[in-house]
Amino acid sequence: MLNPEVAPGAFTELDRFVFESWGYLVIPDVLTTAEAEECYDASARLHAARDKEFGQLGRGYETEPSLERLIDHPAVLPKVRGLFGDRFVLQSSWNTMQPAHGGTGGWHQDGSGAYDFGRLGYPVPLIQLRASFLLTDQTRPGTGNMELIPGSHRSTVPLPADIRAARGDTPIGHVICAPIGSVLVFHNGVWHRTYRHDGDRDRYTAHYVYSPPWVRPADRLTNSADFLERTTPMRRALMGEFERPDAPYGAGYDPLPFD
Ligand SMILES: O=C(O)CCC(=O)C(=O)O
Repeated sequence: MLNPEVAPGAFTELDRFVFESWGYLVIPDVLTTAEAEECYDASARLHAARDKEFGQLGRGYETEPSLERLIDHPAVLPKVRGLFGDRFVLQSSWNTMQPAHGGTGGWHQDGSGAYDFGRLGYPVPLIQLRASFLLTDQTRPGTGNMELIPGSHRSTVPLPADIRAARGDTPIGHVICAPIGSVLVFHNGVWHRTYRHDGDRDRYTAHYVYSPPWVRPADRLTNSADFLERTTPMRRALMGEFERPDAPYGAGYDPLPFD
């Protein structure tokens, strides 16, 4: 099936057009199979104490180096920079487990239940840009794929309630089929859901959500002091620990340390 596929790294004008039109990008070959497997094992450790049911855990980057490395992956970060400019933060990171033989999830847009992003204006502004690292092979439908409705971030009306309630197949749903190590980058406004997983092995996906610097983090109330102490300057800045000489959010604070 047609994917809005782009090359890793630099954010090109064509990437921008694809993102504006579809609301998402697929970047193949970001992680090698060995790197993705390392992240898979790290994910399994994170979820080991939970019951075997669908769930997502934040802050995995604090304890698992392979997941920390994904925060500013060079194949992905230029896309985030291309869309947000030089000042943004890691608003959250969610490591999602879909158990073997897990069913399809519910359709939704990303955002805040406390204050719907749709109230901010039309089209729904880009507030949360999500990069989802696929840690299992999803080249076929029914492998715990992500399913998205292309262009739906521009819709003036919500997805009909009966379609959302039924959870069945939808003719305009695009089940993303991509190999292990691919990354899906998508706009918070795109309607999406977790597609069914028929396989015997639990599925993990590592999601990294980037936002303008004034958005409150969602996976943490405060940053871990230990993590800040030992991580890199770029990752520290992405955690929101940047210089803000003219607080609260004037233009005078430093951009992210890209160079
Ligand atoms: O299945 C997943 O990994 C993603 C779930 C999802 O759609 C979300 O967290 O917004």
